[in-house]
Amino acid sequence: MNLPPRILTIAGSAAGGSAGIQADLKTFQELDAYGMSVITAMVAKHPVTGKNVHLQSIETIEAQFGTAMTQIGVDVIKVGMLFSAEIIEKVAELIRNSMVKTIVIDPVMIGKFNSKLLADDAIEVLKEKLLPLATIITPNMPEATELLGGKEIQTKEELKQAAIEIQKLGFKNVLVKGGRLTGNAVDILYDGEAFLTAEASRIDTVNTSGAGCTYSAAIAAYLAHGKTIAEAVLLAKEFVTTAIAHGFSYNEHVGPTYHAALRKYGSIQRILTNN
Ligand code: PXL
Repeated sequence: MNLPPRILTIAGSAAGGSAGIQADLKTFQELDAYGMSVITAMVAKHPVTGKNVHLQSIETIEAQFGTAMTQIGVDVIKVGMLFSAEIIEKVAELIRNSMVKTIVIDPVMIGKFNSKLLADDAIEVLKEKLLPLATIITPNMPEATELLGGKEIQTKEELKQAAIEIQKLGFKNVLVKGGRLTGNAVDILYDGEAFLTAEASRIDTVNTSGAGCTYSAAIAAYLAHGKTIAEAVLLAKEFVTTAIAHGFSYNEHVGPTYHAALRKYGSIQRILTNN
């Protein structure tokens, strides 16, 4: 029997099920990868105190990582929300010592409704210690702005420029996601030499919760199946665009994407690219 590739996600648990660990594991399952998890924090808003991020201890994080590594083994690591400088340092150390070569890092900083998913003092550690380990990083526009020390992005040209400048900070492949621009949903991949654009028609919906997590999880899964980085980005764009098109309106504010949509309904649309 052909065993599925093994992916470990190191991220926060999103109690609502749309993002974080939950989105990652659903996506891995859809794409026939064996999913494992290291939960760094629970994201769940307490009704009285309002506390939203409940960190796990360094010991708990190390234990989960060690279990996945020794019990199953890991082909690809995907990293999402880490929150604190201390957790970032530990995760960087664990990855460095692991020998795993394919690392997809979503530099999660700010969630929907501006919920804070990365501490202010953690950005420099993230840039210096963790992101250089990545095969690919996948910042959205606010995250790209943060990585560039506050540089605003308002046009497709500026998005391309941001990809160049972020890549020059010392990262291998940078996918800057232009979901917050108007017009088509355009993302730009840059590896220091060539650009790839991944473009889809905009879908008018509020059901995009966890789309970023789902996109990077799908990239990890396609890489785990042996696709090239460019192929993985285009296939993952198709996966997430289809998941957004079939998202759920459980309430009127914001809903989850539907991770099974591609399998169930087929691709919503062709993804356009410059290649
Ligand atoms: O979508 C960003 C994100 C990532 N990880 C976790 C989250 C969220 C958004 O809420 O909860 C755990």
